[in-house]
Amino acid sequence: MSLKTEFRRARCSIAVAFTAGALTALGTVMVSAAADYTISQKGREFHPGEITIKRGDTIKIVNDDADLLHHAYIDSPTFSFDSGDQTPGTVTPITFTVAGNFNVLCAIHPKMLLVAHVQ
Ligand SMILES: [Cu+2]
Repeated sequence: MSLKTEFRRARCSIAVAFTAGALTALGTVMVSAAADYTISQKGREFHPGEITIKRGDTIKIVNDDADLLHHAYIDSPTFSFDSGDQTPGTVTPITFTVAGNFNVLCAIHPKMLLVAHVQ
């Protein structure tokens, strides 16, 4: 085998390796795309009251009560959030940028609790 053939083969394997790497990276991006979840506030409760999501995902909290004001907040050392007043019909998105277990509470109704497990 000539040196020239050997060189061509080496170049070819580098190209194959690069393509495989690019496809793997593309696959990872597609699999890890952030998702949206909807949580309802109704009858002074979060529905569901517990959810497991991945870091980067967004929870959209919908005030489905016809005549109640809500106010979602999270107060933890690693992640804080405060929606302000949530009037009936409004949608409040929370994007969880860190992993952990978080209690989403309502400043108006102390018994309202949503536990978010962020992986
Ligand atoms: Cu409330």
